[in-house]
Amino acid sequence: MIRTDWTMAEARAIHALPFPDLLHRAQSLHRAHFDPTSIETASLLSIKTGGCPEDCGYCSQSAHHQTGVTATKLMDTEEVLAAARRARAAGAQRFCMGAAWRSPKDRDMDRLCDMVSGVAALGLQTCMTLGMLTPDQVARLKEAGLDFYNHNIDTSPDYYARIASTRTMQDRLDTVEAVRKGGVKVCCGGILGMGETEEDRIAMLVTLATLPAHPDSVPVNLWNRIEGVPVEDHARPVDPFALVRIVALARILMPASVVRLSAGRTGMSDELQALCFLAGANSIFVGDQLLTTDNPAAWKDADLLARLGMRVAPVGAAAMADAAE
Ligand code: SAM
Ligand code: DTB
Ligand code: SF4
Repeated sequence: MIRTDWTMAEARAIHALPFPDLLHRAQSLHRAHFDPTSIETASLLSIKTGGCPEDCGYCSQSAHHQTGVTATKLMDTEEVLAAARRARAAGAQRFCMGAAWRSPKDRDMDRLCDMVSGVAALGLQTCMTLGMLTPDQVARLKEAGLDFYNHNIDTSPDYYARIASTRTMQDRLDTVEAVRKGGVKVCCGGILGMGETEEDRIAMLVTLATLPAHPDSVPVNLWNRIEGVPVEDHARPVDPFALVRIVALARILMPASVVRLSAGRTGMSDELQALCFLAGANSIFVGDQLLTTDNPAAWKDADLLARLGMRVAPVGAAAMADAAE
């Protein structure tokens, strides 16, 4: 059953289960909604890098921090389509285009729509992450063929103000709602390892699991260390089992959502990634680069999945979740 009325007390109790019980519960739900041997793949491209007016304390692309990232203009459509063709050839199912903006300017909308329709015409699923959107912008991107929009809440409602001051959690939730109402699938998750408490991590998932509808996909990022950003001062490494517990809790609270093991995989052992897949993670980013940081090499991921007897999901496998409801 899909529930949107989870309480913090319930989530805390699940999170605190003995590890074998937690994993059993997560794995049982995973199997009820998905093929547990299947992993979705998405490829990322930064279509506009750096110089961002927002002050997110974890991010290499904020103009407020000295991180050494060089700001670029919005890429040309043809360059983006060439990268999408390479991603398709490398086996990606979805192509996610990210821009370091607070929100897109209306003058950029034509080009963004051309990118979406061009990527869709290649037979790839389309995803964008461009900052806040108005309902009109959602409608235009949807018409161009946008399948998913990524917009993370990043952390708990309580901790959010420690992480960014130029926007609020409510701003984020408003865009997520506009995306959902506009009929574009929502990809919304957060980051672990920014100095938040266990309670913050649980509250982040409860916030997602009590939205009017669960996000279609939930990225769980480990903070990728960036020199020169404020989060560096209070970041703490995440205990590997704490990560697995959060993945399992995401699977249990939002059983039909795709859970993506996102940033931070370069620092994870194969064994930890395998445990995350057992706990219910069923999507990864593929390709050597995320936006400004590294991702495991394609051969490493192919080797990992082969050794686990797992495979890349056929496109549309997530539809199993809908069928199971
Ligand atoms: N500017 C848009 C926005 O913030 O919505 C889109 C791009 S932004 C880089 C997308 C997401 O990447 C952020 O919401 C955050 O969750 C994640 N992210 C950014 N920097 C990260 C880092 N160093 N480690 C892990 N995740 C990160
Ligand atoms: C998400 O949750 N993780 C991706 C995607 N959505 C856009 C981004 C990760 C960025 C990691 C830091 C970087 O490469 O700059
Ligand atoms: Fe800008 Fe997005 Fe980075 Fe925040 S997370 S500084 S909005 S690119």
